[in-house]
Amino acid sequence: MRLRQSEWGPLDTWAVSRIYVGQHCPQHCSGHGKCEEGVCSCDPGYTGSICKPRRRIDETMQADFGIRYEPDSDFIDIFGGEVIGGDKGCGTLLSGETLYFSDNGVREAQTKDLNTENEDYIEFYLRIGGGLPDCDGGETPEEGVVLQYSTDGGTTWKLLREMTPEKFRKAKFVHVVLPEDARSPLTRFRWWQPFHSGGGTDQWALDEIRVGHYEGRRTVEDNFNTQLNAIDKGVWSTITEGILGKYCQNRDRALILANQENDKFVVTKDLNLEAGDVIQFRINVGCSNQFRWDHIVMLDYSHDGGQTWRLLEDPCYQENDCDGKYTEGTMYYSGPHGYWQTVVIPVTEELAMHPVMLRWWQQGGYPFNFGLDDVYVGPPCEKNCHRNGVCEQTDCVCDEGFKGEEKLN
Ligand SMILES: [Ca+2]
Ligand SMILES: [Ca+2]
Ligand SMILES: [Ca+2]
Repeated sequence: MRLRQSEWGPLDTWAVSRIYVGQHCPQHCSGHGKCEEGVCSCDPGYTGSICKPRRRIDETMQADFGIRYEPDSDFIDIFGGEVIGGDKGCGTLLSGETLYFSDNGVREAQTKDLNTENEDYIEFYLRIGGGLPDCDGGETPEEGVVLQYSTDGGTTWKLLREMTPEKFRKAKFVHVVLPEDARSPLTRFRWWQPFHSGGGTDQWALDEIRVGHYEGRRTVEDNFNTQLNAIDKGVWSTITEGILGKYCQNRDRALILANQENDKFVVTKDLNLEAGDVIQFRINVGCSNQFRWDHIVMLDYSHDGGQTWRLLEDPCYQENDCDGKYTEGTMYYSGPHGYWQTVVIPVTEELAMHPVMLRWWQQGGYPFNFGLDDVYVGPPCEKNCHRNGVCEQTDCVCDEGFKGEEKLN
């Protein structure tokens, strides 16, 4: 047996520990024990024939790297990277803090073991390089990032996704459905850059990492009145730095997206809708009666877990072209939507055919802002509350001056 490094530089060092040659142990003792003549001798905290952890292990993870987030809770190792604010490194990736890699040497982030037996996907945002002058590296495919998984405590790794630099110059969302083999009682993931040209070059950054399962929700409902962290409610998949408060004389608190350099997103989790359901919400773009074509909020949908998005309803201005159904589509401008308005959109058969995610989107920049309130997606209220109220748990909550008659039951 020989261990050999074929190319080396004066700064290279390496070491080998815990070499074992002999009868192999089941699942390599999950990487948490020593193999002695085919039998695992487990590390402290691990037990059984394959060294399972004694404590209960998490099934999902969600890492936004924000100020309340502790990397230790999800990662066992982060090499060559650190959590930084959006204004540092190579700029904001999605919103707020990111996990940013730029050091010399190994660059890798490795999660704890997760019980992924009932989980469906891993997803995250990644950028390699970026737009800034010092952030244009990643010249070759090898300077990309690979996502791998291990079901034996990091002894062997299998490829889940290879991400080459030229496709990730701008932050991109990656959604990977876990193969059967990756759904195990002890699965860990790592992002790893095989090659780079040294410290401060070929940088990359990660954000909004999530391991989870499809929920197939039938309804989404949020009036944004109480909970401060909207994401904790489990309704939303992503909200970029939204805050709850009064916006433009709203009657109570709303979700406000303002003062963000980055694009603003409000994204639902995956939904299993039925034709005839409704998508209903109240929106106010810019709190201004002045029409501004560039102050626009679009409502999009995705049928592929958030990888690609399309406008929920395309605009149609020529009556003959759209069966007489003149529509502005799901695009909301300041001016016509610069005061609070209720929008009700029926769910079409085409939309309900696959699990769907919805997102409200507005470009970044400080002049742009909008408010969202009383989101309800689900079975319709009777006569859609005659548009004089909002649906809550399939009951109408009427606008002032319309009390009573439209209420169900
Ligand atoms: Ca973040
Ligand atoms: Ca390079
Ligand atoms: Ca509200």
